[in-house]
Amino acid sequence: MSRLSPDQLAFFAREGYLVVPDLFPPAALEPLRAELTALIHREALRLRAEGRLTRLYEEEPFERRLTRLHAEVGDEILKAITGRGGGGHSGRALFELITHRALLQAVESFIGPEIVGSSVYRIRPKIPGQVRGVVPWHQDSGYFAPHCDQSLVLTCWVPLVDATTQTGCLQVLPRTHQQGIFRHHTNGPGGYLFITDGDLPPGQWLDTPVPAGGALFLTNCTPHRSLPHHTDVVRWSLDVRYQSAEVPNNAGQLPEQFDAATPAHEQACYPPEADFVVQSRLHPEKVVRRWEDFDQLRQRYEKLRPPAPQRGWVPVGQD
Ligand SMILES: O=C(O)CCC(=O)C(=O)O
Repeated sequence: MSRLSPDQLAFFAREGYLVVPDLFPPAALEPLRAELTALIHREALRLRAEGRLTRLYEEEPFERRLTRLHAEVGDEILKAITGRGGGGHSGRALFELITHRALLQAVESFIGPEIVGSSVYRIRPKIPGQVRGVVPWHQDSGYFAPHCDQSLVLTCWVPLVDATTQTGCLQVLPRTHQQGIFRHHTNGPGGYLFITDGDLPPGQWLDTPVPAGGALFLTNCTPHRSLPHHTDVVRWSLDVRYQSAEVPNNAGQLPEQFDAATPAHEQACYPPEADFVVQSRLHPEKVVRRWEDFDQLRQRYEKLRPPAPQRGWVPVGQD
């Protein structure tokens, strides 16, 4: 598959989401699955050497091994993947998937050919019973700076295993993405921002199952959430975001160069992490082509994070 069809784009514009079940060629996810397997194995070896884990669970498949490990050692097994804010891992296979031709061709259909990889991307191994695996209703713009509310920061949600209703696919609230940013509160379940039921616009939410190899596209203003799941499958997914190079970003800037005195509308939509150019016909010299450069940049921001945007959200009952 190359570009998306006019019908798909019209659906996205109207509904605020789009499921594309066959975005990637079948082998495209394998390198990242293998990279994550190796990372988990390394962490399991470390924890066993420290006497905190009885077994490595090597016989378990990608879909289940982390469930077993997590049952013994909890979130400790996830640290190498999630880092401090969610962007701890910046491996080669991750970079190759973020810059995969099939994905960028689809992204270009939404935002044009000058593409910046937005700093906010996450690998989410959603484990049954894991507190942070449950993400309450929010719009991604609830986290971003307000001057980006009118711009499209496209979320591409890419499951690494089949994501079904039973294994905790996302739920979306269609046709509500053109009503601005709803009030969010802090201290939601799992520590996330959230929109209370009373602040949600009327509408009928729906499940968005996506098979491995497919993707779910969302706008930054589409309310969505992720419910608990009770199977023993780890619903591995990657959510990665892209924006047009015209939308404010920090591509080419190091975290030490962040200047709080820069007018707000010139700052990146999400300054704590690194934006980077992934495709450009106007400035091909700016494209980050080597995984090593991506990795270095990512890790630099992981150590020194500029401050997150403040939108004035407060806990329930304090406004
Ligand atoms: O993957 C999930 O369970 C939640 C993802 C999400 O809320 C997001 O990408 O904004």
